[in-house]
Amino acid sequence: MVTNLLHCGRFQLDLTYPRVMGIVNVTPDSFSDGGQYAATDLAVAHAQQLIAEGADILDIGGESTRPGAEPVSLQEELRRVIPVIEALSKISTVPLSIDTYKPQVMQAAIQAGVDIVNDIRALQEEHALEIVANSNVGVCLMHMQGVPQTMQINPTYADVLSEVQQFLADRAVACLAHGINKNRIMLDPGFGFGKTKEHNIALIQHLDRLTQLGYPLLVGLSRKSVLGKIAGGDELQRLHAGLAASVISVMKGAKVVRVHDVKATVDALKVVAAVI
Ligand code: 7PM
Repeated sequence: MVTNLLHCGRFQLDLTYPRVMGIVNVTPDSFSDGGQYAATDLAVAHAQQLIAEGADILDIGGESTRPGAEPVSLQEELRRVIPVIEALSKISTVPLSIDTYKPQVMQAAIQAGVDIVNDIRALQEEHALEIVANSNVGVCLMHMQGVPQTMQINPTYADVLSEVQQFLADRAVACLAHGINKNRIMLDPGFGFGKTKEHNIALIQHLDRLTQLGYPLLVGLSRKSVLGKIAGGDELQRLHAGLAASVISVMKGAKVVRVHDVKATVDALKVVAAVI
């Protein structure tokens, strides 16, 4: 039966209305020498603030997925994110998501109480499918061309929409074949991940086509460089462009938007939900 419920860990998320996923980055504190405890406390406090602002999901990341960034080691990623998940799983009123492509991080995060695996590599790493299948967490499968270190050098597609659609359809089938129920899966075109400005714009324009795959769509455009290329401004000056992108995405069928600026996005999407 087709419903609007996403089954994810301890939660069943109603996707009748658009939902806001708030981004919680866990990064080492470079300003003080507070070490891991300070970084954990900062991330937990930020997460609580995002819940107060109306976040429906919290996406916790140790920054291993940043385009162009140097990879973070497994040990370092675990050290950053697991204490935050352990702390939040005791107090969070909303589902927790882990932003990782590393199967060992997925496994530890599931044990620590996470509800969703958000994977920019769409569970293509060895054992990732099995780990998710052997749990009850939800999963977000994202499209990426290439690898984060080099993907923005010369992204090339014959037909970006068809290629993204085919990839996501194939990854959803791989999940189903491993016993991951349909109602646990979300799909994401992966804005900025091996895509030029024109590719990103084509994907927003035709996002409604991706909804035809029959899975809820998650969109992440918050503060991304395509917004700067369209409207100008550096990362922290892209709020208004990002709100426009979230509104357009939801109008074209997205069910979840992944954003840094939760309060502003919640307000904007209330207006959309009132008329949708
Ligand atoms: C620099 C550029 C730093 C971009 C970080 C990023 C997505 C994601 C990320 C997305 C899903 C960011 C990105 N983007 N997961 N993780 N979808 N599902 O904005 O678009 O945080 S990293």
